[in-house]
Amino acid sequence: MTLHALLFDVDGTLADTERDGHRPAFNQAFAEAGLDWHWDVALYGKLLAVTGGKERMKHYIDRYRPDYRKPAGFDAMVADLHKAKTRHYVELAARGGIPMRPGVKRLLAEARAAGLRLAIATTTTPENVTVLLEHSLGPGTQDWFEVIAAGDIVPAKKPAPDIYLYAMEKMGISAAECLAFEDSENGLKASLGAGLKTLVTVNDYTLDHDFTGAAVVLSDLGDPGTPNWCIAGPDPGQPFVDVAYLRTLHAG
Ligand code: XBP
Ligand code: MG
Repeated sequence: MTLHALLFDVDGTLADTERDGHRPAFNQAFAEAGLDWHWDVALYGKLLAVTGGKERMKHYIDRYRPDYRKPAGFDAMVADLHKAKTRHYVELAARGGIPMRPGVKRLLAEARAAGLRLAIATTTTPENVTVLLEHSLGPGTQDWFEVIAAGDIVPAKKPAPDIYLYAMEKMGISAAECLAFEDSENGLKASLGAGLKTLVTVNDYTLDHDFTGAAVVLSDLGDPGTPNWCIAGPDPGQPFVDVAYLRTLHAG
């Protein structure tokens, strides 16, 4: 089967959004609401076990704050906190404060030129994706992606495969024609569950995750002059990921 499309995760894959994007946005929302909740870098790493911001807040309370007495209307409170958090994240991203990871823009541009179809399959809120693309990838780059599948559009978030299945259904494409790009164990479970060959690029939060089943695990996509390195799987034997390599990986 020929490679026709690339499906990208966002958080941790296109950009390092978690530590210096989502985390401070959550903390700002908590402080603004007068809550004594605060997520430091280490705690946030543990909380990433649960995907989805609303789901993550509820998990924090259940797992780490047995002292906290949930008020009536706790779900609505979490939804309001999440709206405030999204506002803070969007402000940060709109200042261009969250750069793309190495090689991302180069590979996307090359893939487009090669006629590959592009889509996004992410757990995060849709506004977070569009603002990040517009301000960090470049004006108008949302249009590079045929489908932006995000957030609550499917009820079951990653590690469920649903968001990938949704994106492929919208595109009218089969898993065998696609490659997925992920950075985390939950993300990889989702892509593998959808039957997708998956290239993983790790980051500080996901270095020690279990990536069994990935086609290859790399440090990042690399760029001419800033080579990446191979962490697991067949060594690409080249300093950066390009479309020719993706075709080989997909065929292998
Ligand atoms: C991303 C997430 C998201 C973000 C926060 O996971 O887990 O929850 O941390 O986004 P993935 P929201 O990279 O696997 O898609 O607060 O908008 O939910
Ligand atoms: Mg991710």
